[in-house]
Order: sequence, then C-alpha cells, then structure tokens
Amino acid sequence: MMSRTPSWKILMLGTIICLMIMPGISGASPNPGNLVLAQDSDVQVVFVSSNCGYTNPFRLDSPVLIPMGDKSTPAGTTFDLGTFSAGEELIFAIESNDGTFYTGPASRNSDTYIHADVTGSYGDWLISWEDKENGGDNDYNDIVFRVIATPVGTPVPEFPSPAVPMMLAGVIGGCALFAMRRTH
Ligand SMILES: [Ca+2]
Ligand SMILES: [Ca+2]
Repeated sequence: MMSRTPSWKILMLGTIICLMIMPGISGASPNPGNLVLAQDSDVQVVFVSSNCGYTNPFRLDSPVLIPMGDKSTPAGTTFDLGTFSAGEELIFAIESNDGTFYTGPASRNSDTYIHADVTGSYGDWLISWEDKENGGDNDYNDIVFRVIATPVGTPVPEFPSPAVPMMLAGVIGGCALFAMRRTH
C-alpha cells in the first residue's frame, strides 16, 4: 500500500522535467534542413502560426522571389509557388527587424546563426523561424509554415468522362422508349 502512493508524484515530476527540458532541446539544436528537390515538383506553402513582436514578412527568396505573408497571415492560408526543377534548392527568408534571415546553414545569415529550424520529412517540411539576432529567446515559433512539394505528374483522382454518363443516359432513355411503345 505504502509503495503505491508516490507513483503519481514520480509521474508529475517526470512530466515537469520533460516540459522543462523539451524547449531547451529544440532551441539548442535547430536543424538547417535540406530543401533540395529530388524531382520536378509543384510547391505550396501553408501558413501555420506566428508568435512574435516583429511583423516578419516572409518569402521564397530563391530560385525566384515570391513575397507571401507576415505574422498577421491567417492560419491555413495557402500560397501556390509554382513548379520547380529537380536539383533546385528552395531558399526561404524572413525580413525581421533584426535583419533578413534565410533557411539553410548559419553562414547565410549575417549573425552566422541558424534561424530556420526544419522538421518533418522530404516533401512536407515544417519551417519554424527564430526572428531575433543571435537566436534571441530561441523559441523558434516566431513564424511557422509548411512547405509541400508534390512531384509533377503525380496522378490526380480520376472521374468518369462526361461521355460515359451521356451514353448511359442514352441507353436508359432508349430502353424507356422501347418499354413505353410495348405497353401501347
Ligand atoms: Ca523568438
Ligand atoms: Ca516567439
């Protein structure tokens, strides 16, 4: 009986420790990711969230410049960026009050700090930005969006062509006419 009492305390303590450690882990080791397309792909960006003081306009910076939104963009807003070729790297940027920061290695940024933490898997990346110089509060939630790359030529769901229902209607109509003639 006595040994069962502390178990909930251990569970609570474990939960508290996890909550304390987790932000530290994510902040300490941002993943610069690798947004290089393996195939010709249609690319979309879906805005997820913002948690920041700066406005932070964000954009595709390379291979072409495509401005998208900022911290006030409604969650779920989708940007169709078009089609990109195999081998091209998608480089995104945010224009923070502290400077312009890019996806990819730390060396791209003026403060030589990784500002975009890339998670998810190939073709459905989650980009979580830190907008402060030298990492600031390291919360990596200032601007968050998904980048979805769909290989060109991926089959789309097929629907019957209009010719099939029209043929069916013709056959049914013909049968009905035949049946009416038989009854008269
Ligand atoms: Ca931050
Ligand atoms: Ca934040």
